[in-house]
Amino acid sequence: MRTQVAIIGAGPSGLLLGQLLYKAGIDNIIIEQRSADYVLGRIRAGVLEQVTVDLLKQAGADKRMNEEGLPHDGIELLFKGKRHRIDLNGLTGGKRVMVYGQTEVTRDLMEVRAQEGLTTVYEASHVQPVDFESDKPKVRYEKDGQVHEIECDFIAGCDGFHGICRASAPQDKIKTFEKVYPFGWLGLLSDTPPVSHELIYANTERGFALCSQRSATRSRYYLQVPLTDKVEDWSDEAFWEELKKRLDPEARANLVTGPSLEKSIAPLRSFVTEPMRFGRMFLAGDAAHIVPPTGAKGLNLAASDVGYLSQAFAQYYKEQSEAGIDRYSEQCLRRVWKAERFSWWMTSMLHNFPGEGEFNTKVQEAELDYIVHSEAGSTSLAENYVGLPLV
Ligand code: RFL
Ligand code: PHB
Repeated sequence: MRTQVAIIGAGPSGLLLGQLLYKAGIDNIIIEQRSADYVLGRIRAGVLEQVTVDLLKQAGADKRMNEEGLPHDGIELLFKGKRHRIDLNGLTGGKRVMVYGQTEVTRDLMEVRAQEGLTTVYEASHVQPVDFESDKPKVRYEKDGQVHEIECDFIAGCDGFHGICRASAPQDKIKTFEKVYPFGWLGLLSDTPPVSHELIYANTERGFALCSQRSATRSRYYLQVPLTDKVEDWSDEAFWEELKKRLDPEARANLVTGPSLEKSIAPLRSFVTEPMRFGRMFLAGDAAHIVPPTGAKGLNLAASDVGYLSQAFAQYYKEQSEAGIDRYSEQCLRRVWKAERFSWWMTSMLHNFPGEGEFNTKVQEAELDYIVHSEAGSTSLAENYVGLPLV
């Protein structure tokens, strides 16, 4: 088999890249180690920046998002028992975010890909990028007991944090930067109406909490938990009781509880790989970088990476120019580091850090007080939250 771009991984970055390339007339094949249902079973991000919304439109996968997604003009910060609204729209000259789940984005991209008859190999094992430092790269994999090889011009490593692409990069050419946080997020999805019409980010003495949503009838809530907690330790009742304790009286009174549809714990980590290109292999999305979810940036960074990458490949094929692919890594990393900074800052300001003591709590409260009462402070938060412009 031969294609122009072989994409490893059918998460949001691989699927979006495939569709953007197809729209630019560039042939591609996606190779994914899991089944389509498994990929759809992962409940993750929920907030899309305008840049991501625009790319989904360009990919032709925006119809259902336009009908069912929830545009949000603000968020609320809860600290010292009171909520304060950040007017995202007013502070950014009219920008907003779209609340639409990663599961739905993935489903929409899978559907358009199937409609166009494009090839995705699911349940491939032993996937391996080969010879990417030559001009004849290949992707090798096994399926149904047989070894297959795809010859290509380029490999896109869209295979997430635990993928094979970053692991296959020459170790003397790669540098990584990492920060691991001493807690995780326990998430719960339920068919209950959201507690409030906007997202609530809560700093409390019992730890961080987030009230998010997927629709008028489906909610997503998160609690900061110690890394030692196991999901089995948390009954639905225990989750709701703890969430109530982390809310203000009005939200507590409005909270509708119900059985969980999904419950999972995710550790929090900041991680960056430099560079994001190794010969003819390009890393994109979680394969190259991870942010803690507090800034809602992971999925959005994955989208902007593949936006840049699809432009770079289009320039290569249409104008026979390598300028775009040569610039890719540096262009992405400028945006990545700003999102890393914002996500680290939101995480630092909103969570309870074990062992940091009361001084830290007082500084967090002072910072939150400054942010909500200073136009400069709230504008800085708002412009980062809605997403910095592409450069
Ligand atoms: P993904 O989604 O991990 O997809 C990678 C795909 O590659 C496949 N794969 C391989 N395929 C072939 N061969 C191999 N050797 C392979 N190894 C892996 C995997 O099966 C998978 O299908 O990465 P992608 O596409 O870069 O997308 C990134 C986003 O998924 C990620 O940034 C966000 O979900 C991060 N994130 C969140 N981001 C937000 O913006 N807001 C959130 O609320 C939010 N919550 C989360 C999250 C990530 C979580 N993780 C990683 C556990 C909550 C969780 C629990
Ligand atoms: C979510 O809805 O899953 C979500 C929203 C905002 C975040 C993180 C997660 O910052």
